[in-house]
Amino acid sequence: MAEPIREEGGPARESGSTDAAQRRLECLRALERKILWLSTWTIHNANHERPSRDNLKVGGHQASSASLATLMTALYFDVLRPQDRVAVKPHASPVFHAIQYLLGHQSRERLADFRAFGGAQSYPSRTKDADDVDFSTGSVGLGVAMTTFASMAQDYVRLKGWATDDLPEGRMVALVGDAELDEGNVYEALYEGWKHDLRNVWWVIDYNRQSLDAVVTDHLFGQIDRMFDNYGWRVVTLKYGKRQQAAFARPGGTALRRWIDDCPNSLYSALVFQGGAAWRRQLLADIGEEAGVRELLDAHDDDALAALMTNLGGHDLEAVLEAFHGVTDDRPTCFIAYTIKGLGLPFAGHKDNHAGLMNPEQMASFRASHRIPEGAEWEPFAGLDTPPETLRDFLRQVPFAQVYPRRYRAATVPVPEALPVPSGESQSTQEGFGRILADLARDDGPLAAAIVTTSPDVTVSTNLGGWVNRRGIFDRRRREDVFRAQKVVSAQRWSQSPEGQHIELGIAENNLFTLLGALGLTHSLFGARVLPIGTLYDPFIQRGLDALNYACYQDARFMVVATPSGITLGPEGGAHQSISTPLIGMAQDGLASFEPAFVDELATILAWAFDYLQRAPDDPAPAPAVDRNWLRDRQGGSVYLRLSTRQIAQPRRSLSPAASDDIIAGGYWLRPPAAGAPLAIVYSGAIAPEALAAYEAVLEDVPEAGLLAVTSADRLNAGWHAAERARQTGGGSAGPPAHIGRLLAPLAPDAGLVSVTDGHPAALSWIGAVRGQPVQALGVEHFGQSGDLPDLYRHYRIDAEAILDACAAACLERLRGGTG
Ligand SMILES: Cc1ncc(C[n+]2csc(CCOP(=O)(O)OP(=O)(O)O)c2C)c(N)n1
Ligand SMILES: [Mg+2]
Repeated sequence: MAEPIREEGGPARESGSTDAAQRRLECLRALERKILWLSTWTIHNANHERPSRDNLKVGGHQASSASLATLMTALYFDVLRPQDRVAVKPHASPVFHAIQYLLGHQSRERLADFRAFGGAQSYPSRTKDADDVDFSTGSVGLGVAMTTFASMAQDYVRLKGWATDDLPEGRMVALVGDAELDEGNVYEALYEGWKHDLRNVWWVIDYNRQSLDAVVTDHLFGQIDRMFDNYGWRVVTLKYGKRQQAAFARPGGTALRRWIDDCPNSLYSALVFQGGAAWRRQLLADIGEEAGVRELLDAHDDDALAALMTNLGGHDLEAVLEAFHGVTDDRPTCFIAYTIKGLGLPFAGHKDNHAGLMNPEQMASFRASHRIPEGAEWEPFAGLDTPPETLRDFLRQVPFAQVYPRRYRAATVPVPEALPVPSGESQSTQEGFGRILADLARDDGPLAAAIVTTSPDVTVSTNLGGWVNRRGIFDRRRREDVFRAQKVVSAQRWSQSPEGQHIELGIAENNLFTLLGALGLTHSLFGARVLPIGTLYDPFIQRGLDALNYACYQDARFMVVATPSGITLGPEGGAHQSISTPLIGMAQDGLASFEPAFVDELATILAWAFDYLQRAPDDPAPAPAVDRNWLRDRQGGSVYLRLSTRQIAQPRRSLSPAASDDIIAGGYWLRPPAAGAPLAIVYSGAIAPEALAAYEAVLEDVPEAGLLAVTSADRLNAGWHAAERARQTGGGSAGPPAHIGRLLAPLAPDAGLVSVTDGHPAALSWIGAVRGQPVQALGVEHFGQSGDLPDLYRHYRIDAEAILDACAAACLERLRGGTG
C-alpha cells in the first residue's frame, strides 16, 4: 500500500457541515447499504433459492460487487448526470441492476432471474438488459477503452452540430477493475486518446489489489499513477477514508499511516479477512513500541479496529464524493480508489474470493446484520434506519435519473437505390471501393455528409485517399496540411478541422473496432446518425477480433472494409495473407459479410449496406419460435466487405433489380446451368477469372454446366439455416426455400459441385449439404508464401487447372455413383 498520498482537484462541493448535506449523506449511506444487500442477495438467490435443472453453478461475483458498492452509490445517486455514460466493470453487474431497481428502472422479476433466461444479465448488456445499460462489458478492458472512443464520437457529432438538442456534453465514465489494466487494449486506447486530445473521460479504478487468481503486485499504483500522468491525465488517489484520516491526526497516527503505506498487499488482504484481533496482533508486533500507537489501538475494540483498517478511500462515501465533485473540468481523470474486495462480506480480502459465494449460514448472519426479515429480501427499504418516505423523495430527485430511458433515435439518412459503378474494363474491388467513395465525396447530399471513415494507418493503402482529400481529417482543432503549405507535392491533402470526415488512427486494430463501435452507436447515445466505415488489411481483423465482436454485441452499426485479402495479395507473403476471415465473416453475429468479385456487385452491396446499417430492431421481443428473420433484414446490422487489390476484367452488363437482389441474398448464376446439369462450379471473390476459365474449358465436356457466383457465403448460409429451421419447426413444409436452394434447383439432384475461394474452403463446401450433393472444395488451408498469382494459385490449388482437376474428379465420382 506504499505511496505518498496525492490528491488533486478543487475543493469539495459540500463540506458536510450543513444539515441538508448531512441528510443527503445519510440517504446515500442507507442506499449504499441497500445496494450491498441487494447485489449480494441477487447472486445468492440465483444460486441458492432458484431450483436448478442442470446442476450447473449459476455463479455471480459477490466480492467484486461489494468492492464497488460505495463508488457506484456515489456516482449513480449523486454525481452522474443524464448525459453521462458509464461502462461498469463486468462483475459489478448486480450492483448496477440493484441501483436501477431502486431508481424504478429494473424489475424485481428480472433481478430474481439474474443469470436466468430473460433475467438481468451476468455482465451489463446494452442489447440484452432492459435497464438502460450504456456500454456492455464482459471481456475485460474493452468497456474501459470504449469510453475513450465514445468521447471522441461525442466530440465528432457535437462539433458537427448534430447532437440531440438540450443534451449537454456528457462524461464517459469507466468503472475499472484493477486487473483490467493488464489488458493491452487499455493502453492502446490511452495512447490514441492522448493523440486526439481526449477529454470528458473518467476512469475510476476499483483498486482492490485482487484479480481473479491472486493479489496484484505491490507498488502497481506507482505505475498507474506515472502512466496516466504521462498521458496528460489528472490522477486522483483515494487512499484513506475519513476515519483513517482522523486517526492519523491522533498520537500514534503517523506511525499507523506509515505502517499502512508500507504494508504489502497480500498481508493487508489477509488481515482484512482475519479481522480485528489479527490487525491488533500485527500492529502491536510491528509498531506497538512507537509513541501513541498502543493508546490508539486501545481506543478501538476489535470491530472498531477492523472498521478503521478497512476504511479505505474507495469505501468512504464522504471521501469519494469529495473527490468526484472536486473535478469540474473536462480533463481526463483517473481515480485510483483503494477498496477491499468483498468488504462487508465474510470472505472480504481473501485471495480466493473472486467467484466465492456466501453459503446459506453466512447469508443468514449477513441477513441478520442487515435486519432483513424473511420475505422482505427485495423490499427496497427494509432494514434501513432512514424512513422510506425520505429515501423515496431522495430517489425521485436523483440527477442521473431525471431522463429515462436515455436512448435516442436519429432520423435515417436517405440512401439512393443504386450507386454509380466506376467505369473501367479491368478493376479491383479495392480500387472500385476507393472510386465509389471518392465519387460520394464530391456529392453534397446527406449520405456523403453522414459518412465518417477511419483507418489504423492504412488510409492510403486501402484506397481512402480520394475521399480524405476532399472531405478532410477530423480534429477538434484546425490544423493546416504542412506539406501543402510548404508547397511540397503530395497526392494526399490532409488538413484537419472539425468539419473533417475521416478519423485517422495509429496502427491498432483494437482501437479501430472500438471506435467503430462508438461511432456506430451515436444515433442511440447522442441522437445523431453517422455511417462509419473502417478500413484495414483483411488479416488484421484477427488482431482486433474481440473488439469487433464487442462492437457487434452492442449492436453498433458500421462497415468494415478489409483489403487486401487472401493469398491474392501475392508478394506481400504469408504474414499478410488471410485464410480464416471468410469463416469469421460467416460466424460473427451482427455482421453481414460479402466478398464481391466485380465492382458492379460492390456498388450494389454498398448501396444496400448504407441502408442496412440504419435499420432498427422493430421487434424487441424475444425471437419467435419460427424465426424468418435470420438474415436480420428487418433489424439491420453491420457489414463486412472482403475486398482485393487484384485487377480483373469486369463484366459488361447492367444489373437488373432481380440480379441486384440475388447479389444481396448471397449469390447468382454468372453462367446459368442447363436444366438437369450434372456439374457446377461455385466461386467467391477475386479468383473469378480462374473459375471462369475453368468453366469455359469444362463446357467442352459438360455443356450443361453452370458457374455460380457467391457474393456472400454468410447470407447464403444463414438463409439456408433459417429455411431448415422453419421446416423443422413448421412440420416439414413451412416457409419458402432458401436462396441457395432455389439457385441449386436446376441442377441434377446428384450433380457434382466444385467450390473455390481464396480463403478456407469450408466457407463454401457446406453448399453440398443443401441438397446432399458431392463437393470438391478448393481453397487455402496453409500459411501462404510470397509469389506471383500464377505460382501461388498453382501451389495452393485454386488455379484453373486445379478447378478442372476437381471437375474431372466430380464427374468421375458421379459416374461411379459413389462419394469421396
Ligand atoms: C478478456 C477477459 N479475460 C478473462 C476474463 C475472466 N476474468 C473475469 S474477471 C477477471 C479478473 C478481474 O479482476 P479485476 O479486474 O481486478 O476485478 P475485481 O473482481 O477484482 O473487482 C478475469 C481474469 C474476462 N472476463 N475477460
Ligand atoms: Mg481487482
